[in-house]
Amino acid sequence: MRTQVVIIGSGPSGLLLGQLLTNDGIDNIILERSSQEHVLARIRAGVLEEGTTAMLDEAGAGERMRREGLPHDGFDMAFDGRRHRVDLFGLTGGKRVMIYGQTEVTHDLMDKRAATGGATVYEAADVAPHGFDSERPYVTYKKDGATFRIDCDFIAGCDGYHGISRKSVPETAIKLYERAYPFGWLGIIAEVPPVGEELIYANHPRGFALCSMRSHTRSRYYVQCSLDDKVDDWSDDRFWDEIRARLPAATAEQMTTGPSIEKSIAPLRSFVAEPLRFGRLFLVGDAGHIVPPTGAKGLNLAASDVRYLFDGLREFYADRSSAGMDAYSQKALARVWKAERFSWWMTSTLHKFPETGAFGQKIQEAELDYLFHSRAASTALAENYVGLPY
Ligand code: FAS
Ligand code: PHB
Repeated sequence: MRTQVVIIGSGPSGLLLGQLLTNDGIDNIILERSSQEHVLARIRAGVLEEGTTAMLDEAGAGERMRREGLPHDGFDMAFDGRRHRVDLFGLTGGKRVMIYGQTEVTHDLMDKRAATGGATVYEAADVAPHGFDSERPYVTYKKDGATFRIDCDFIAGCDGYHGISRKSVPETAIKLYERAYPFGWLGIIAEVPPVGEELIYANHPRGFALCSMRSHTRSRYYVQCSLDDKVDDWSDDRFWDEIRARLPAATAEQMTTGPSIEKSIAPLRSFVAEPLRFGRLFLVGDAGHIVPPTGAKGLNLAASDVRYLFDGLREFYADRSSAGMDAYSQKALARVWKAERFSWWMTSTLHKFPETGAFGQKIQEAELDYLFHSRAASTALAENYVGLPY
């Protein structure tokens, strides 16, 4: 079999790239190791930047997001028993974010791909990229006991942090930067109205908490937890008591509690691979970089990677120019590192580290207090949160 672009991974990166390619008449196939149901069962991101929502519109998969998503003009930060609002819209000259779960983004992109005849092989085992340092790359995989080979022009490694693409690159050709954080996030979803109209990020001596949502009737909450914790260590009652203990009293009193319908623990890390291109193989999204979810950047960085790579591939097939592809890694990494910095700063300012102590807590509170007394500081926060330009 032959195609123009083989995409490894059917997460947001792979699906968004695949749809843009299909819409532009560039032949592609997605190879996904899990089942479609398994991919859709993942509960992850919730905040979309305008660049991401614009690309979903461009892909023709934005209609439900526009109908059901919640546009937010700001969010709150809580610390030292008080709350302050970050006026994203006012501070950024009219930009906002969209609250719409990654699960729904994935669903909409899968529906669009099915409607436009895009080929996806689910439960493809032992996917492996080959010959990407030559003019004739190909990908092999196994399914139903048979081995298949797909010859192609390019391979997009959209297979996430644990994927095969990055691991297929010789160690001497890649440099990895990593910082693992000494805590995780315990997240729940509950069919209860969110405690606030907008998101609330909370710094507290007991640890970080985040009040998010998926709709006006479905809440998404997180508390910082130990890496030694297991989901079974956290009953619903313990979770509700702990998140309310980390919020200002007036907010805690307003919180509607109820049974969790999803509960999971995610580790936090900052990670970047350089470069993101190896001949005819490109690393896209989490395959090339990871941010702690504190800045809500992970999914949005995947989208900007897709923008740069799609523009490069479109230019190649339209004009036989490789200028865009040659610039992919440098352009993507420039935006990635700025988001890594912002996500690291949000995580460092809002979480309790082993070394934070009483002095560190006061420094974090002073940093947050300065934010809300300086238009320059809050503008910097706002422009990073809504997403820096592509
Ligand atoms: P993904 O990991 O989403 O998709 C990769 C796909 O490749 C998967 O479907 C996988 O099954 C497949 N794959 C892997 N190996 C393969 C192989 N060898 N062969 C074939 N297929 C293979 N971001 C935020 O902005 N906010 C958040 O709150 C947030 N929370 C997160 C919580 C968790 C637990 C995780 C892991 C991530 C979270 N993220 C969050 C980041 C997340 O949303 C990613 O940025 C986003 O999923 C990136 O999308 P992809 O690059 O497509 O990678
Ligand atoms: C979420 O709603 O899942 C969410 C929102 C903002 C974040 C992280 C996660 O920073």
